[in-house]
Amino acid sequence: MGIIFTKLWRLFNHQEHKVIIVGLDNAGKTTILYQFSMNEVVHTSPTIGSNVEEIVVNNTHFLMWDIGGQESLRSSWNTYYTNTEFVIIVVDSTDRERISVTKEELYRMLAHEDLKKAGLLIFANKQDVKGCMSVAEISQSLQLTSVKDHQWHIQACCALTGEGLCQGLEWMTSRLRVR
Ligand SMILES: Nc1nc2c(ncn2[C@@H]2O[C@H](COP(=O)(O)OP(=O)(O)O)[C@@H](O)[C@H]2O)c(=O)[nH]1
Ligand SMILES: [Mg+2]
Repeated sequence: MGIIFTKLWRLFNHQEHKVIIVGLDNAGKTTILYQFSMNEVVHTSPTIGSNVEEIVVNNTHFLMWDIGGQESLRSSWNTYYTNTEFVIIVVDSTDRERISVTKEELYRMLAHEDLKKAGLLIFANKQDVKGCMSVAEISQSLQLTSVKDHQWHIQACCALTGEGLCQGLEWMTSRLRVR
């Protein structure tokens, strides 16, 4: 009862912020979510449906939805959009072949009515792999400078070690403060 009350209280006071984690399959979404929630590497299997975790950063509560990224599941991403304050897009920095697919999905999302006010955090993941795309390369491939109607930030990271993940979360909390 106490827990339910606390949850409702936060929801009504807008103290809980909805975040969705999207990106192609194998990008590292589930690894990132579990790094956030328990700071340990888990062995993931492809996500069917979704995982959800509550993450607390400096007293700010984020309800994070990790949504499966296989092609067959992407058409259902929009069912998660309502009330979303932040979209985290995870990019596999080693996957040059599919960066154009990520770009298509990105612009499809940004055009969606329910995400008009959502902030956009891009994680350039797997930076530990030699020869991977840099943040600059990914920004250019995704043409991020043309995104004018959403707040966005791109962050290099390695989900396996957790490097860069905190900086991404800090950007999100900093956006909440300026609102
Ligand atoms: N080298 C490396 N591998 C990673 C990194 N993040 C995730 N992986 C691996 O990439 C694979 C897919 O990760 P997963 O989180 O299941 O991707 P999802 O399909 O987006 O949820 C797994 O084998 C992970 O261990 C990273 O930063 N570096
Ligand atoms: Mg997954």
